[in-house]
Amino acid sequence: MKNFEIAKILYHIALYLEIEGEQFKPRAYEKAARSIEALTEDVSEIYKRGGIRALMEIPGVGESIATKIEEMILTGKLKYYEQLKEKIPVDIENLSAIEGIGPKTIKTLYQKLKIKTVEDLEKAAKERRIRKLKGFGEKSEEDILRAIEFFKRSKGRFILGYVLPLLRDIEERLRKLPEVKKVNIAGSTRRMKETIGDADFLVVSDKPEKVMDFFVHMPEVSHVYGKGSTKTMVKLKNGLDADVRVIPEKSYGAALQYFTGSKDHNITLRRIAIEKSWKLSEYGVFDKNGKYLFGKTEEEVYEGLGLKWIPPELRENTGEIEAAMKNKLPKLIDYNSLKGDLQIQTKWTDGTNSIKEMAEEAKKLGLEYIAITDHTKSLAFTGGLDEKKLLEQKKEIEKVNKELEGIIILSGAEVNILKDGKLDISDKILSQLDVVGASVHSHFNLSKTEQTNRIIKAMENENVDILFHPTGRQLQVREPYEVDIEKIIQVAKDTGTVLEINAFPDRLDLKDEHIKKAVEIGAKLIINSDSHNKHQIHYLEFGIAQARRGWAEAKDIVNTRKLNEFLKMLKH
Ligand code: DGT
Ligand code: CA
Ligand code: CA
Ligand code: ZN
Repeated sequence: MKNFEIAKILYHIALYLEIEGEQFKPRAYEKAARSIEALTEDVSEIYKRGGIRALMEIPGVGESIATKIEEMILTGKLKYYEQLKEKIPVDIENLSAIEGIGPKTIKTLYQKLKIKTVEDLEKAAKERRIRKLKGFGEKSEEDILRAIEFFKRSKGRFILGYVLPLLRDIEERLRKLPEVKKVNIAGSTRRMKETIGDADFLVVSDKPEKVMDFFVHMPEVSHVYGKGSTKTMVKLKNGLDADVRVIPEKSYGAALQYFTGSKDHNITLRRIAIEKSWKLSEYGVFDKNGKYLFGKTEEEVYEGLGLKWIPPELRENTGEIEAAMKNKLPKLIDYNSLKGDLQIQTKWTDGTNSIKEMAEEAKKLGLEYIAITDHTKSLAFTGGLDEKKLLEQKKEIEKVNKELEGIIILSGAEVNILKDGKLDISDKILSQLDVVGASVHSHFNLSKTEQTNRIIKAMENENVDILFHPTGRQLQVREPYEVDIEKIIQVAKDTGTVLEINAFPDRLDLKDEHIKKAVEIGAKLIINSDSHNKHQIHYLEFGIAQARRGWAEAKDIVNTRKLNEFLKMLKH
């Protein structure tokens, strides 16, 4: 079993246990699932290496969960899970993905109305049967129908950060085949889009049959749509479609360019070829007599057309082609160029690892500093810290700093912005912390003006250094709250508040166009992982990708700087 399959079952168990009214167990399963999802090593490999003991080193995995993982690895199934499913036989995954439908509601809907699926739910809402339940009304039905619409729109796409490890694994296995000369993932994956519709592999090989045979027999394939000598299409067990194309070597650059897209980018590029009386296709660039000119590498294609090579993250036809013509492309922030991670949660609240464990892992990944930013008291369900606890934690951080070398831990907090824009921690305490991030975790439904003013008020607080996840969106979970983001970006610039690019795969908040706006007006940006366990720190990569898609350079991102320089860029 693959990591995503194991993680999925643990998530489902958490939901079932919550339905049953369990207090702490659901969080335990969820934490274990989150760790496993973030692992870059296969759980089955970990098990092979060190058995149950090794499994228990995964953050959040204790003996009971480790035993269950063992059963899944050895038998491909889990009895405990099968039993839970029998008791409440509903499509828990999709139902719980509908915003506003929690485990309690799922139970009520099943028991009172026999609702098992999203289709059942939609039908019941349309037939006005839900309003008859206690605690529900006409408005709940409207909300449910709206949430179902959002669900349907995002369904069928996959969050890049959660599927990329699997795709890279497949890429590596293809690369190891003796018959394969070159391999690349193209499409939206190469452009590092937030979500992808399907995965597109490109290969150069003299023995396409061998490559295709290998591809359709990979253990993650659940269905083969079609197998040919140049193109094969399959469905993977996680539901994602993947295709592989075998390309002649002399066309590889042109094919890579074509299948990387985006479609709009390609259309503009093709127009440029036509202006030169040439033809651009996935086979190469041809003159008006159909004679092949070039196409072996992507650089050849772009340069042959009179452009600088364009990084895939920019290929959305939003001005990159004009910029490449004038040699005015941004010098994008490099991957691996961050020196700090300034949003990290620990065991002190809803994180799974200790301060020390997070710091050690950050050091391993090459970071020079981190800030511990646990939640604060008004976010009660996370066990948010109050003033006293924050000061205690600051002492603990000082202690750990003395024990560790090669990494500096800053004290901080993720303070809650209250409904009126005030914070839930006093300024007296905040001024004693090294870094303060503020964020919205409640009252998502305020009017645009109220929401905007509330956030502006928080940004005007001289102790607030960073605005965390500025629009509150969660991919495939909820839309951003109504907020005048342009105004927020301007106020960030005016007040010197840094705007976060939250790297967590389902947040990626700010999004690309807003990053571009911030870069244009010179508002400061920061990329943070929002880690809740040590295996999530590498999610920073997706924040960097997001920054690149927003045309950001290293100078625009404050945590590309060394600690001293970084601290000087903060407000307080
Ligand atoms: P996705 O899969 O929805 O996340 O997005 P992409 O960009 O991976 O799109 P996909 O898989 O349909 O096709 C891969 C690339 O192939 C796409 O980015 C550009 C190119 N392509 C596909 N269809 C067309 C087309 O009709 N015209 C042009 N110019 N390019 C196309
Ligand atoms: Ca694709
Ligand atoms: Ca495709
Ligand atoms: Zn938060």
